[in-house]
Amino acid sequence: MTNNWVDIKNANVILVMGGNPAEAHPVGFKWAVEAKTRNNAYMMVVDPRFNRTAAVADFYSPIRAGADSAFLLGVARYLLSHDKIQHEYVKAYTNAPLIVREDYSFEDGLFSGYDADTRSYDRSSWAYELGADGYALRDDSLQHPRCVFNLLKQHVERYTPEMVSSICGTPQKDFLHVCEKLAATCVPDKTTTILYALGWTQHVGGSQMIRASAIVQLLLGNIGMPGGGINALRGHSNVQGFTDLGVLTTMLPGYLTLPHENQQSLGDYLAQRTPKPLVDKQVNYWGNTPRFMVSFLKGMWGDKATAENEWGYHWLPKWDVSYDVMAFIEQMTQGKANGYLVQGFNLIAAAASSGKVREGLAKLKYLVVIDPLQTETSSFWQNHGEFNDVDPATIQTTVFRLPSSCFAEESGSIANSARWLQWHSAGQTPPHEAWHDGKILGTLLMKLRELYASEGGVCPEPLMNLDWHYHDPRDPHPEEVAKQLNGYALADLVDDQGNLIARKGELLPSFAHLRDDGSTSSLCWIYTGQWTQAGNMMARRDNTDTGLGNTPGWGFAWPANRRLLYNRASADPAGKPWDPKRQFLHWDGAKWSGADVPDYPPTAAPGSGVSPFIMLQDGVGHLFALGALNDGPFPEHYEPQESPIDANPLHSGSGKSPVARIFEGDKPSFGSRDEFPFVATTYSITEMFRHWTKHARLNAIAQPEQFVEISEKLAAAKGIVSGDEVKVSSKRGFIRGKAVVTKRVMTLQVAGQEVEQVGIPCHWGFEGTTRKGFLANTLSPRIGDANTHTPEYKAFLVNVEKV
Ligand SMILES: Nc1nc2c(c(=O)[nH]1)N[C@H]1C(S)=C(S)[C@@H](COP(=O)(O)OP(=O)(O)OC[C@H]3O[C@@H](n4cnc5c(=O)[nH]c(N)nc54)[C@H](O)[C@@H]3O)O[C@H]1N2
Ligand SMILES: Nc1nc2c(c(=O)[nH]1)N[C@H]1C(S)=C(S)[C@@H](COP(=O)(O)OP(=O)(O)OC[C@H]3O[C@@H](n4cnc5c(=O)[nH]c(N)nc54)[C@H](O)[C@@H]3O)O[C@H]1N2
Ligand SMILES: [Mo]
Repeated sequence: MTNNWVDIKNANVILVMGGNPAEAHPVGFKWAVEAKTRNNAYMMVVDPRFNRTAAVADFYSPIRAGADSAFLLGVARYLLSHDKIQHEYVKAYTNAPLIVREDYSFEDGLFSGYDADTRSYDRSSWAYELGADGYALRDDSLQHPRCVFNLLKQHVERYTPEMVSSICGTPQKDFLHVCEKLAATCVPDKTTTILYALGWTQHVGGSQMIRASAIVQLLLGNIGMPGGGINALRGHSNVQGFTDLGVLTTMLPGYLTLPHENQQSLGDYLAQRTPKPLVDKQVNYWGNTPRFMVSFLKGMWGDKATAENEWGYHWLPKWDVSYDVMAFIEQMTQGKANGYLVQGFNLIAAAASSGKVREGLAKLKYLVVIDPLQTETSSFWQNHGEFNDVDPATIQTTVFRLPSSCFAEESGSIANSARWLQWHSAGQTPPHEAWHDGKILGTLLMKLRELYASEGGVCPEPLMNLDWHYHDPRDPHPEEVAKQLNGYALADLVDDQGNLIARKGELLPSFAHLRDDGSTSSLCWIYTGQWTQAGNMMARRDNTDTGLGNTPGWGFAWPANRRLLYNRASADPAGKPWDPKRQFLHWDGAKWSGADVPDYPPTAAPGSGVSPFIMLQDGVGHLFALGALNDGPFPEHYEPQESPIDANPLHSGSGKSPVARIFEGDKPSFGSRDEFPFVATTYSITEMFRHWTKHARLNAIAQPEQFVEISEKLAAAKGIVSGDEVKVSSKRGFIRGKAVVTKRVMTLQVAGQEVEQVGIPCHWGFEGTTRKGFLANTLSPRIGDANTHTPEYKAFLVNVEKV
């Protein structure tokens, strides 16, 4: 989230698109309801189904699954062509005036730099034209044909209301209604907030859908504003913490990247990873990468990290290709993996194409499952009739089950969608043989060290040199880990004026103190400040409101306890809040002050030329994303791999993403509309949490079995009535479930033809106390977003038949 849950109450318009918070975030959703009831906010839902959020919204509009980029680019076109943008904001706080290189182009669905052999782009032309001083050229009159503003106008020109309606199946009047309501917030004293989740992220073009929403919000001047922003409603309670701590295979904590094999020395890494400002005077905060990285390395290896050994840089793995879940499953099926350790992850139920996952698991030598429950993954080798039709005799994989505790049984912090770290205490001790995850991992590490010590082995340094000075090395406590994440002064630290700011051994209060000379440590720079000499900031529970519902004394928010990112953009270039009712930050003559920690050098005066988007090289919000994403500097609508229409009306070729993540071996598993004519989308329901709560009796009573939602028209055509058993099949396999025939799923008109959508909640399986069922992911295809590698769970083709 750029903003936070409570702040939603400040919005005038709420667009929920690609998320269903009434169902999946029922507690946080109260702030959207609060905006409606207290602020008279107008709530709109754009979703393939009339979902539970739509049921309490002011307006609902249907959309074909996977078509959101077209919709949002159509909104951008509407705003530009009706002059409904916040001009002063756009000029001062976005890259609209900056001039793009001459060799940048876009034609027939392809951006400049495409290489068909590698299915990837050379992104060097997606950049600014630079002057002799190394800074981007600009035209503040916005007349230059290659300034971002004009390129954007040109790019979205094709997304007329007719085109949007044809691609999305959204009636034109619905689309225009959404445009009008959003457009009304282009004034300084009105804001829209956008709430999204998996309905955007789980698509081949998911990252670009979110980019498109960023463009809309920047044009409206809604980023940095209380009641505005783009708000990702995160998944598992701590999935924000998962990304913060860099658990993805090519990441490190604090959004640093794991070194690539081209970065053989720390010098190479820092030279490639430390950005330089592209506009004069900008903060360019990632310019501090050396401080974050060296402090991270000191946190990892402690005294073993020295200037001579590049702070232990060589003990970090260097990646060649990404080992994300899709890629690893591919390696398993090719017999290239020996073992797999899954912790709190029900792989076979959660990953796309369960059949392929099963095949891969069966080729492993060993599988370790760390989980409090018996999961489908831990029993993938058992025969459960047609639900898991395998012959155990043919599977040699050794499965180790290590029972763990669950979150309610341990103390620790959880990072919520709003980036708030909140400490909680254990409510119970783990039952029977279950151990905390930390103890399982700590004990494994100690055992591996013993084996290295007694038997030797390749590459011992990363494990042997880890700074692991916990009270009980086999069982590090969450408090100890939290402090190490925060970081320490490893020597007395003095500031530029010679004042002592931290003594050796003290916990650091702020990442501003991190150094690149080995005198500080921090395992996750954005978490610095969470546990200081003053104590555990995450455990604070002071809910004093400093304005507009802001409560800086409650928990700790990264970065620097800031509750609203880019908050300097809530004031105009002269330092005056855009909206007198939304006084969040202002220039008091000497410094920035107000309700929140300024997202800004506190003494950078208005007029000093420093722009509010401090993490970016140019200091401004990106309408044109430069080379940040792999599939284009602007979003574009591509058809899903499995598309229900003949052709993408926008392009002459396949009309599909030219860079989507596809593995050669998966190509035969993609189906076509002749065989599988209907668009399927999968989702979750309030009564179940993923594949977890089906083990609890009350949840099982509430939702005992798989169901499938279809329209009245499709039901009539297939002779299906509610309660009938139906078979849903894709090129990957089939499932069965009870039909729910409903008006909430509508037949759409897409590109001149009727398109039916099929709703498939995914919560059941062959373990647990619900009725035994199929895994819904049997149906989903293995094709991923070019940036995140997230699979296309939400738009693929199926057939539906009455059993
Ligand atoms: N009760 C409950 N709560 C949960 C979970 C749970 O399992 N149960 N899971 C948690 C997790 S891990 C997550 S990640 C979040 C997920 O939270 P959400 O993303 O809100 O949940 P979903 O149900 O996956 O999908 C949301 C909506 O996206 C719609 N949708 C599908 N395709 C498209 C599309 O192409 N365009 C648009 N505009 N909409 C589309 C679906 O119809 C659905 O209404 O929820 C969390 N909360
Ligand atoms: N078709 C389709 N597939 C999807 C999605 C979709 O919308 N559609 N959504 C995707 C999303 S957003 C997500 S997040 C994934 C979810 O995929 P998973 O994370 O695999 O889903 P869960 O069922 O929540 O499994 C979590 C496991 O963690 C265990 N667990 C709970 N607490 C602890 C603990 O403290 N320690 C350990 N070691 N284990 C614990 C639980 O018992 C459970 O088995 O599924 C993805 N798959
Ligand atoms: Mo999730």
